Amino acid sequence: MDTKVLIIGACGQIGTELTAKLRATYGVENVVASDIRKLENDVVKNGIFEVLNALDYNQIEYLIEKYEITDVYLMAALLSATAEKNPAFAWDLNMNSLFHVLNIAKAGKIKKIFWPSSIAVFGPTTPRENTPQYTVMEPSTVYGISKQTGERWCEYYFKQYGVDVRSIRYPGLISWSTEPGGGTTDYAVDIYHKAILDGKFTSFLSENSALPMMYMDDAIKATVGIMQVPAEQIKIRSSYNLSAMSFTPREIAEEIKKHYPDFTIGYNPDFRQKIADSWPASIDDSYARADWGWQNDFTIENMTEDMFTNLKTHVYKK
Ligand code: VAH
Repeated sequence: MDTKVLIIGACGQIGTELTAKLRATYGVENVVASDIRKLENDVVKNGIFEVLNALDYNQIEYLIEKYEITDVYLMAALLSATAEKNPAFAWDLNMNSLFHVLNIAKAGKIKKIFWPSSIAVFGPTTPRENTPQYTVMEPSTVYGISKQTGERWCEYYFKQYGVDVRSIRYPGLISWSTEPGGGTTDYAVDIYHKAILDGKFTSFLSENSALPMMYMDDAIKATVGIMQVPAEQIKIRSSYNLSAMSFTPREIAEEIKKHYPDFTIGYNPDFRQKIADSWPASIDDSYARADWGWQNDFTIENMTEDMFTNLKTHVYKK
């Protein structure tokens, strides 16, 4: 049976680039992008698009039957900083959207699910350096609690009902094609825009706040990759640690200065500092590399080059 994909939350930071990659991989006619509202962007213009509320079970089921969907990528969620401002809705959206898709799969109506977790599942009692796949996990954010709970349910639905759900604990993700979306790591996206626009940036995290990070191209490669390997290679059904690099606001500023020598950075930590302090500084992703061949292509150097090339070409047309 041909792979037919439904992406829920296709207009988000990951969804936008994931949709383009899935259309290129499986054919535009085999990919249905969906989001809560119809925006004027490439996701809507370049293929099949449906307005879909991730909390509407009947609507999800209807689209799956209408397009004979085999694989669902559930990307809709409230991220860490936004979730702290609206805990009840964050829990509702992050959890019930997952239950809807898991239950549709349990009913045999789809073959595979991708569901994103995050390094936010780790908390202040987790070893911060080279955080292992299996360790203490006491998340202290609404977002992290929802992701840890979601991981438990993914593993339960696999073990109890054979649902083929696959998951990755994304680090902070950096991309040029979408505006930052309420994440604690999003300073690392905004800094590139400000380097071009203003030549200076004020970080809402302190200069030595090291966090695990990844370029979006690598995140998309991992997302499509984990869904393409045979099921028997997926030995972890909660979620896989994934990593590419780790850096501090000061270190990314130093890298930017190689391109903009006069660039300056200031530090004004806000409520997001407490969130960042509860997360790992770096991640051990050896299980993903061993089980399904993960390896990153981007480091802070070539990511920074690629960010400026794309921002100047496609966004600021400089
Ligand atoms: C956030 N970008 O900051 C997300 C991510 C590890 C962080 O999950 O909330």
